[in-house]
Amino acid sequence: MKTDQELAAIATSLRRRCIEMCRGRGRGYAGQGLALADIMAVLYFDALRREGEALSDRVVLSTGHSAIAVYSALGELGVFTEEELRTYGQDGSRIEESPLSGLPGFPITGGSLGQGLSQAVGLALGDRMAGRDTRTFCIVSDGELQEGQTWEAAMSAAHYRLNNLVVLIDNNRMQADGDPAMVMAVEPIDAKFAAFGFEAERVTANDLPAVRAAIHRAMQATDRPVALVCDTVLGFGVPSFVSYAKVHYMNVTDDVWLRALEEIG
Ligand SMILES: Cc1ncc(C[n+]2csc(CCOP(=O)(O)OP(=O)(O)O)c2C)c(N)n1
Ligand SMILES: [Mg+2]
Repeated sequence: MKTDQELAAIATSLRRRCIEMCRGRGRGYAGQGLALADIMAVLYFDALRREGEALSDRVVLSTGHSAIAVYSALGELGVFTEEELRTYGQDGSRIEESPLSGLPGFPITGGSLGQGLSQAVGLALGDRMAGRDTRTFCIVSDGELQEGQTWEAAMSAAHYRLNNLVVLIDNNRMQADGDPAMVMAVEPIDAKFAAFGFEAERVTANDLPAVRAAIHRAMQATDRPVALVCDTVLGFGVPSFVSYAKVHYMNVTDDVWLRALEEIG
């Protein structure tokens, strides 16, 4: 088992990979990759169980445009080479900004937001019916909570008491151009999921030991699904990105990416 320090070192490596991926084409969803790096380090290098080389638990990424976070973790695991990761978002690359199902590590196609939790519920229900001991971790964004389908999925997950499902809400308080609080308020997210029948908890999600503890508590659920409201900071780890207004999608010159690598250290 890895120490918190070892996992934090992996999170730093994932952040560097996100920047290197964006450098290829000069643009990409770096802010989301940086924000999710601590969660990815805990999921892929601590929480997900494996059978030999293959993972026996799955990650369902509903927020397709945040695929960069998953690519960085799969790169660290050796599923994608560094060379291939550098083709992120480029014509002809498998590593698209929003992923297609069938790509290693991606059970669903992402990009059209608001649909992934339904698919995660179906997969988790299927696992139970087939007697498979598989856990599903589904990542959804705060913006996706404005879509009705997300709540239909939450209702069914609670109805079926899917204790093999953990929903991680990337609560970065951003939906492309602004704060959901100003566009269409989604809070209080934990209370809403609890009212639907989830065990719900709020987590400071760029605090790696806190994320690790919360995910391990979630894995102990016995009679209901778990929602972890992950309060993330877009661009975390690169201070100049955190304060950058257009951090939702970054299209900047190479010197800015190089400075980001310096800031990560
Ligand atoms: C159904 C759907 N509507 C609109 C979009 C366009 N879109 C892409 S990213 C994004 C931002 C949504 O906010 P959130 O999912 O919280 O992403 P964040 O800005 O936090 O990365 C939008 C609206 C989309 N991909 N899918
Ligand atoms: Mg958001």
